[in-house]
Amino acid sequence: MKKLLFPAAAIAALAVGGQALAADHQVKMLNMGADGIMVFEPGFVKAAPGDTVTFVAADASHDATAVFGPEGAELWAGAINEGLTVTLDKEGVYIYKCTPHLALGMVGVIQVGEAHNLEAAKKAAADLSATMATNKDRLGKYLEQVN
Ligand SMILES: [Cu+2]
Repeated sequence: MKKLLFPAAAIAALAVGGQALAADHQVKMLNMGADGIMVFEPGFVKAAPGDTVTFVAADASHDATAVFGPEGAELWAGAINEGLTVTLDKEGVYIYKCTPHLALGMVGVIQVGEAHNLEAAKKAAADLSATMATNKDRLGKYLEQVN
């Protein structure tokens, strides 16, 4: 049997006539992950404009709800125990939380394209982190990965 060894990316590019295909970035909502308890994994995602991010309800009792984004961006609100896919068209930095576990530092950062609103994001992160009981440094660590 003849096997076709062709890079998947090349096939995807051909399928849309040479245009870049939007990627989907999966983020798991977990009780325990590499960054500790009550955590999004990965907590930092870098995406291109038009990409999607899918929040996967891997463990129970979590949601993913945006609390900060670039001006004019549509912010999303997730539901407890439900996955969610959002399309991110507006460039900039987004911060989201798990509503029941915000106090435990269950937050995440998404960078879409250019991080033109990084300073505003840092300010929002500082305000948000001040309300947390644990993992107060998590948001700052994720924002350090913005580039
Ligand atoms: Cu949670």
